[in-house]
Amino acid sequence: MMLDMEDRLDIYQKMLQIRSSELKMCELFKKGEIVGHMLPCLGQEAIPSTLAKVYAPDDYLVTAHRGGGHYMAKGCDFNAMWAELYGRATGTTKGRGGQIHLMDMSHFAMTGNAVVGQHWGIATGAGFVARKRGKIVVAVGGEGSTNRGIFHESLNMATVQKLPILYVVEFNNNQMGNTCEETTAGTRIANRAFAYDIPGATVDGNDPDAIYSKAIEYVDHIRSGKGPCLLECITGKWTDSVSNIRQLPEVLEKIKSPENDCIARFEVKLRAEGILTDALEKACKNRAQEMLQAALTFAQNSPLPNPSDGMDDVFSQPV
Ligand SMILES: Cc1ncc(C[n+]2csc(CCOP(=O)(O)OP(=O)(O)O)c2C)c(N)n1
Ligand SMILES: [Mg+2]
Repeated sequence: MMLDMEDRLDIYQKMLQIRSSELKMCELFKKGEIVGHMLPCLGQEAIPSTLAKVYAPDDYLVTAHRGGGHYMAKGCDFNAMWAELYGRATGTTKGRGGQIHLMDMSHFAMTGNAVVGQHWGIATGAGFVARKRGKIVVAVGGEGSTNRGIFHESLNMATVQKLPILYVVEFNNNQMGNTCEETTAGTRIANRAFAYDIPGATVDGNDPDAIYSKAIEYVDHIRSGKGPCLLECITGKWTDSVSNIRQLPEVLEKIKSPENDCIARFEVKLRAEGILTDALEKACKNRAQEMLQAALTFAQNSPLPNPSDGMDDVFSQPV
């Protein structure tokens, strides 16, 4: 199956939304206007934007710590995301979790987790609920997290139980400063699928067409009750976290080299297909900026949390 013109433009628009938002997050952190730990997905925008075309709005989406792009791509509340970055009471976790804990249960999105690897287990648990309710789970994490035991336990259990889960690995060959040569056995993460006799494949994670064609094939397999699949998407992250603000100028340099940039690559493709024109590109970029501006205004005008509410939502029975 192929992406049609409307889908391609939706993916493009989402990539622009994520790119502009993540760049603004870096810029505002550098200025000291927002604080906390933030993990941008700059350079990896094709993966969240394309996966949004293979799951349904009420399917579960579970990610690791680099989940901001997935939160946005699923159509979760963008204003609430920005309010969270500003630590405001209107934030998606009321200003308590910050960027690393973005989630929106009204959109079935558990798109934050600070404990590397743990989300694979949460996704597998969600798989039992999804199976009961006729939905699927899309679980996304970095290649480093696949070295945790819970990744293997999850694949084993999901396979035995035929859980409806698409496991997606964002392979950026970096785990907080290490490379796979230092940390990871085997040549490809997708090969780990063969240990469980489930389908596994590696695709170009900076190409929406490559991601989509394999992901949709796997989602058909999963929806037909045959159990999980493992999709490895090769990409590159431009910066590990906003904490290293010195990286920002280098990050911006990457945008200037189209071979590193999934958005520039997609623009070339869309132009060759006659889908993208100068006017349309401008309109899409303006739309992304307008959305961002509206979210910033909402966040900046939102109240800070009230310290007396600090114990709310901590225990199921209020104390
Ligand atoms: C259990 C645990 N160990 C270590 C860390 C510190 N840590 C945060 S991100 C990270 C690397 C993760 O690499 P990968 O899974 O490839 O994801 P990426 O950051 O590249 O998206 C590590 C080791 C952590 N948060 N949790
Ligand atoms: Mg990584």
